[in-house]
Amino acid sequence: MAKKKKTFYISTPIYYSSGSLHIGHCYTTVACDAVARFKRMDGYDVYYLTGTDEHGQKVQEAAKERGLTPQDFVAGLADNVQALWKRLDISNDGFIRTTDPDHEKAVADIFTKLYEKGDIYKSVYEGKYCKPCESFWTEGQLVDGKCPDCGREVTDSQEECYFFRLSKYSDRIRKLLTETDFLQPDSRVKEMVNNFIDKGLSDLAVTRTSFDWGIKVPFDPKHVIYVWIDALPNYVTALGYGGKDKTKFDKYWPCDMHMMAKEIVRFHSIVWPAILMALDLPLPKRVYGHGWIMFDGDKMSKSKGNVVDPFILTDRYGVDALRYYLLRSVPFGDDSNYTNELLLTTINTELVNDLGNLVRRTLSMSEQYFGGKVTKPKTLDDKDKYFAEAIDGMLDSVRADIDKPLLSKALETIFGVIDMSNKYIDLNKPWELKKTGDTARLEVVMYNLLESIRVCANLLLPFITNYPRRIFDGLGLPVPADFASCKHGVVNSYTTKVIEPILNRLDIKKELEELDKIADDINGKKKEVKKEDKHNNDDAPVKEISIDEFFATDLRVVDIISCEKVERANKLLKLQVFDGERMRTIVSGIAKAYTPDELVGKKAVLVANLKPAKLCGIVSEGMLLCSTVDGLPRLITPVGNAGEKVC
Ligand code: ME8
Repeated sequence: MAKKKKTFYISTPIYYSSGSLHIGHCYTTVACDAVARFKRMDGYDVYYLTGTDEHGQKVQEAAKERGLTPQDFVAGLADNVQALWKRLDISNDGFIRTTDPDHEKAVADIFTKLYEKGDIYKSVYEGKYCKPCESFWTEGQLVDGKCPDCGREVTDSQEECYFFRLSKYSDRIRKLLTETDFLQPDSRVKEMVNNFIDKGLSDLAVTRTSFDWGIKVPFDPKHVIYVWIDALPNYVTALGYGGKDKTKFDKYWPCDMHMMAKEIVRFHSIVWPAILMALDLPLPKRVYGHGWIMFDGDKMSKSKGNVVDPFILTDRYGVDALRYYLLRSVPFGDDSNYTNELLLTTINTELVNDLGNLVRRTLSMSEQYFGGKVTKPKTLDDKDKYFAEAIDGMLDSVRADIDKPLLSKALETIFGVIDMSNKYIDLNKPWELKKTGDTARLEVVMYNLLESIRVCANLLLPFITNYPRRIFDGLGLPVPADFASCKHGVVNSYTTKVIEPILNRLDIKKELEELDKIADDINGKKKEVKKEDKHNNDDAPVKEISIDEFFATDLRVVDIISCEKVERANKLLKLQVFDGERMRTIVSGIAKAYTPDELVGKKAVLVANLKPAKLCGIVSEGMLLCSTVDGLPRLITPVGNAGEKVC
């Protein structure tokens, strides 16, 4: 009987549906992706879960501001989030939305169960409320009278609420945090114990009556189940807990690693285990709270508006560059400041210079000296032993770092070998060996270099998803699905070819100017107050309009990111387009003229300030301009960057 694979379950937080995601969110999601991809290649049966947190007052308000129902608003955002993960090559196995009917039902059942058990009770809440965080705080928890999570003002508030008996689990939680390695890194344990457990855990208000966009308490529907009791159980409901089919739950629970940033560690390391204890369910094995990506010393966040847009960065520098930067430049666990300069320097130094040059030099020398055909020499020189040993040592070292997870350190190990290989070229000077006719040594040197590139590319596959594949193409080998051949000397012969570079060297000064310009454009656009109603009641079929009237139409260049058919509508395609600021869902009547695949990557002109309209149940946030050719609508295709005005 085939041996059953060990399972590995990893999750990101489910992100709020109240605006576009930024590179802070990408950071957690890419980090989990690297771990998930590594574990899959390392023989585990992996379940990688991410999703969206779609209920709550903020979402309801954001929808209202845009004139949409909460349902339509969150549907559009969930599409955008999934388009972003597609763009970043995220290999998630599940995507949960808290508005999924199965999740809603399971949460309502969990609530009832906890109520019947006496772990949830009704009372009146009097306390300090932070609206942006949707959190109630006690006086003792405030920092300088402000919200301890976000530092903003809180207001006195009183409300009839249901409470979760968190205090009852205080001793068990203390033990969990202090006597096991449940919470990592260790610094977070101190924060939790000092700031929360030592101060005394209060029971947690878990319903609200001040808004209604959420799951209703089944036996008291004027109460809506408030954010954390709705959100945290996603980690089990996504596996079928509380539903008919619990196969996945039985297989993958308990979770091996819940990953998040430090501001929500409290909910994951105190509230979530207490809920699971109350439900008599096994606890997750590990909660990991990484640091923040800061922007000019401030936490990058949607509400502060200092976000860096991942679509813009990947448009310009590719997915590998952003993934690599996030995984390499941020020591995992610590905070780190994002700057465009650091991103561009990292790309130039490590990807273009170190990795790109090693691959380019080696493949072109292989081509030049051996017509691309390199075979394993009969004997390898003893003086290269250190080289082979360093290559062989990588897998175990990277594996140990992935388990911690120290992702930046794992990449440091691989790039250590890349650096060693570049130095090996300089030391052995293959061009001189060629000149002096020392073919035997030249063969050894070239073979060693190709083996180094092969093993490095194999180990890089979980981290950056495109270039390592291209390297295997250059080596004339299939892309490996595991780490079985991550050793020096395993491949006997190579038929290599020269490949496209990972990226051309960036002109940092020019790029910085470009990125500043884009940021100015976006900020300028956000400030612009448009929406002047220029409608005219004149029925005349053709009417002259003034230049002002024309300019009331906001025409912009957009990039088409993804596209699919609309079910039961022959003419319609549903597109995700990037407008320079955010993703939008557009429903367009062009299905007769295009297949979805041929549109991805194209540019189009969007009427960006058109009132959203519902087509076949999907809200379309604008219209794409077409002309008619042979009776079929053809998109007008502009040049320019997404967000550029068309006039
Ligand atoms: O908190 N640096 O959702 P959220 C690093 N819905 N990571 C960052 C970051 C930054 N500047 N900004 C965001 C919520 N993140 C809840 C979670 S889970 C049951 C419910 C990442 O949209 C990081 O993982 O505010 C952080 O914890 C998460 O996004 C917060 O996402």
